[in-house]
Amino acid sequence: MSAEQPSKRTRTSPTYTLIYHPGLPGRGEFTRLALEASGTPYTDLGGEATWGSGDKKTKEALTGQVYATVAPDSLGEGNSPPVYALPALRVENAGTGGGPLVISQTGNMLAYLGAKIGLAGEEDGPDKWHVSELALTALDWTNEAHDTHHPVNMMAYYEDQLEESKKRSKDFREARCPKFLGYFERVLKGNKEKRDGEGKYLVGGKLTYADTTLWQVIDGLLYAFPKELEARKKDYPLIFETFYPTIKEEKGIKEYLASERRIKYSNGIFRKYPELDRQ
Ligand SMILES: N[C@@H](CCC(=O)N[C@@H](CS)C(=O)NCC(=O)O)C(=O)O
Repeated sequence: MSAEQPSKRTRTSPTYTLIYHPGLPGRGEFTRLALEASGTPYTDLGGEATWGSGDKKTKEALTGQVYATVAPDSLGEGNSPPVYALPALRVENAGTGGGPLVISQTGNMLAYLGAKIGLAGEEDGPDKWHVSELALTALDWTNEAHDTHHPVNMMAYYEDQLEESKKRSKDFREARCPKFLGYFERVLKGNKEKRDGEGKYLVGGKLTYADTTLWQVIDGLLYAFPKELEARKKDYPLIFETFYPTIKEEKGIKEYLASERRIKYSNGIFRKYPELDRQ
């Protein structure tokens, strides 16, 4: 639900439902930011189980709905296949045969929503492919950020893979981050020099879901690797002096970030482990 209309949350029946783990921004945040930036009403199951006003029982029921989506015996809702991993997006009455459409994979969800909510660049033009590729590239970076604290075993404790995490983080900080940062700095520069991006936007002259996605990755890294990013900021002035602060102030985003709906970073993709940061 867009920040301007919180009182309407219960009176409207949003078409879109975001399904993601309660208590974490995680990979659900990329879809949240796109929906919030476009002022699109939506139901946030994991969000309402986190910050919602419902009592314990209501929150447990919401959490139950989230995990029913990825239940190991699920064959999927309506004619949609089962979901492998969260996040997922449910769109009422949009599936084959008229039932719900339930889609997963963050990049896929963003591509589906992008055109419908006006965040995929110029309508029906080639920009939408660049928006998609840039968002997917930022999501690749997210996967690498996740692997800094779980380089060996996704389901094992961080403490049990600490030494490998340190090695992985060193490479992530020293090689991978500069490569991704340098790439996105060039994208911003090219879009500034050749089009009307002004250093604020990755594709063309208006906000797209590539911007919101990259913004979230940078914000997550500022949280997880504050020393590393602080040391590197000066080398990427468009990213840190123009893009990041501009997107933060965009209509919809600014209100959302100040709201209770913005879930705090914790044990998700972006984690604060000072021993993995620059020493
Ligand atoms: N490529 C997928 C990755 C999804 C994913 O890894 N989700 C995590 C939470 S952020 C999860 O629940 N993973 C469980 C698993 O992979 O078994 C996407 O971008 O949506």
